[in-house]
Amino acid sequence: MSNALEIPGHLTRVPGNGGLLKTKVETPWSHAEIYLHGAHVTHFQKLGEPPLLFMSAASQFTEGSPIRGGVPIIFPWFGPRDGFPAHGYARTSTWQLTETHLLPSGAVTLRFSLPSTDALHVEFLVTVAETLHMELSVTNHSTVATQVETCLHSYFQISDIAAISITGLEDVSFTDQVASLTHQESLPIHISSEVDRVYTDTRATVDILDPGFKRTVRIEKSGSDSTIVWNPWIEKSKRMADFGDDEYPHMVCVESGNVAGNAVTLGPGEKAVLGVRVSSF
Ligand code: TA6
Repeated sequence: MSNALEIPGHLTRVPGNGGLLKTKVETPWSHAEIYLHGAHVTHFQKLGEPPLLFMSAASQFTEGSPIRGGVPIIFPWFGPRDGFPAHGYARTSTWQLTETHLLPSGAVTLRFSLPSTDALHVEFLVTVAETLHMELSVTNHSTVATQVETCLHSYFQISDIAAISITGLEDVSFTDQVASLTHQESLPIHISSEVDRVYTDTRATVDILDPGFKRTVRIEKSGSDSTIVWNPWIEKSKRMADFGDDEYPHMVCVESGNVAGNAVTLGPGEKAVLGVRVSSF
């Protein structure tokens, strides 16, 4: 096993599920796991707390298939696309770990690069500390403008879907993907059925208030104009082979990106950076 880039006592590289190579990170505040497959953050947990990220017990860990949970990287398109994998190819590609650092603060940084066959250079920078900070950067090295969608499709572990509320998106217009209508609400989100909402033109910080775990999970973002909130509920859960029928009460996705009307146009040489910071208190 390659021990290049390892940091004794802080960062090790080991075979993970399905034999896929993963990086285990330990800091004074937290621990995390990231796979080369999709540069996928599959675990982030602060000492003394339940995990912050949800991971399905039924998830696949196989080449070519997305991991169900953690933080899938969605690029260069969001959602279905005829003849192509839903949510693009970044999350099912094998990325390269190019840099690791132990900062004086005790935080650990990891930089991943997406091997690309085109003029778009994609990197993913993860900083593990008391918070989890992720930055997805896309640089256009071609001579023509191009448009991409980006999203960090974060799955959060919660005590019970009936107990939580989600704030920060009040009065923001959203497309309801379930009911196929555009709407907005002035109250915090409470979930009691399938929810699949694409909020546009919002840079708001979102909080998941979880009285069952006695914590608030805060999702701050930069370089992102879209937020998606998703819970599959009962029937969709049953249709997903890589998701347990009884898992929907313990997860909610709050995804930060630039999708649909917020897609990013990159001129020649231009770079876009999508940043997300996950914290809890
Ligand atoms: O979370 C938004 C969404 O587009 C939902 O519609 C649902 O399909 C989810 O992504 C998961 O997509 P996946 O391709 O990972 O099954």
